[in-house]
Amino acid sequence: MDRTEADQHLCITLKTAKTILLKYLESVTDAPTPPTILLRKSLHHLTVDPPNPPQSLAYATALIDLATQSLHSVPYKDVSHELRAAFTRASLLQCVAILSRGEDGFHGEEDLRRAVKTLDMGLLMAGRPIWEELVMGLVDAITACLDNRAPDGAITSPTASNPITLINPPTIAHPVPIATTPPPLLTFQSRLTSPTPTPLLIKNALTHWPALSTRPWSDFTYLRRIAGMHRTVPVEIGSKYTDEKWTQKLVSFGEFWERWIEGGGDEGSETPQVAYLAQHDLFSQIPRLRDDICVPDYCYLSSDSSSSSSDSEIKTNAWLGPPSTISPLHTDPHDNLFAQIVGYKYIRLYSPSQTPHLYPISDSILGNTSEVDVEVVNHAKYPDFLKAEYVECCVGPGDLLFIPRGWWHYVRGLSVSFSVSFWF
Ligand SMILES: O=C(O)CCC(=O)C(=O)O
Repeated sequence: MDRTEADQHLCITLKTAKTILLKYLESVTDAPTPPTILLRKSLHHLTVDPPNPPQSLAYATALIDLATQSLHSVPYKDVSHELRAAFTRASLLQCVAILSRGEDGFHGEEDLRRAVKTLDMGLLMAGRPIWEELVMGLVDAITACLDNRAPDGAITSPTASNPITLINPPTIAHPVPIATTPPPLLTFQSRLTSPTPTPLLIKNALTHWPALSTRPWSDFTYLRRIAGMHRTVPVEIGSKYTDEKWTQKLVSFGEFWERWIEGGGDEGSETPQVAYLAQHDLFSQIPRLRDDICVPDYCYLSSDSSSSSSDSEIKTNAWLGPPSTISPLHTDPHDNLFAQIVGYKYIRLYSPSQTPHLYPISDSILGNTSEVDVEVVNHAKYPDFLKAEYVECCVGPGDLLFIPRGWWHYVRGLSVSFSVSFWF
């Protein structure tokens, strides 16, 4: 799409967004509330003759602030559908207001970046949105304009030659049992329903996924294009979440890629950093990535043989990082099918029966995490840790590792790596 075509397409999409917001307002028959008053005022300033985009943006920003306050006033798991929907409407409105400042349908690069960030904040705060098609259509339309302003989506570094270099792969002394081909569903069901389910490394389980065949994510040029360099993503900074200096940050996917995946986290500096796009539902935010993966059939089985998991109960998370990311030894309350798409990771697993030797942190928030640094154990401080029995493996492209719920797991990146976990 050339520049004019991209801008024209964006103008049409913005018009559709305005119409949908207006229709929504018409459908509201309840007594006016602060959010609907702000929405009405913001839209009014966009639709009067002459329009007043700065005033519209001021009301839209006030609406975002209000929606943010409401979202933060309850624990995330208790946020209602209506509150999420209100946040999506607010971010959509803010995006429309930002882009209404463009003259003659031409949008400045700064405004385009701000607008896509606004939509991403909506997606990050509210999750999979109402009006998904419209929101994603708008993201695509803005991204197309940005790509036209800065050819190749602002990719400034040379095309990656897929540096899948293994860093310090450990020797495997206690291997996880391996299935060289995916077991039949019934066989897997027996493992799941056993009183003491055990891990299984399934080789060649993902070869049919587009991400490993027709649209390989190991082709970083493709991955960067599909993910979109201008998208905002949450990353963890610091070698592991138990470190004091560990923090979280929102950055553009482009910055994450260039600085931490390709750039080695400011390698030249005195304190090179590790950044990890970890445990993030990237697939709700960027559905085009979801089209390249498949939910493993095993996820629809359940450890309770009389029921099965539905799509909404399966939580999909992306884990994308440079070599040396570390997820400290911890447990999760879900069964997990851990799919390795790009690169390699070392994974160590301890059964729940080993908990007495694992020194869980005595803190209600991190109580599912061990105090012990698995590969550099302070034996004087944690003498019992040596007694704990474990299994271990290195996962590589196409591997699917079953981690039963409650099993402790420690994960270290051995190269640039992209994994997807399915909690079910
Ligand atoms: O890949 C990682 O770093 C951690 C994965 C993990 O903890 C999980 O899938 O539950």
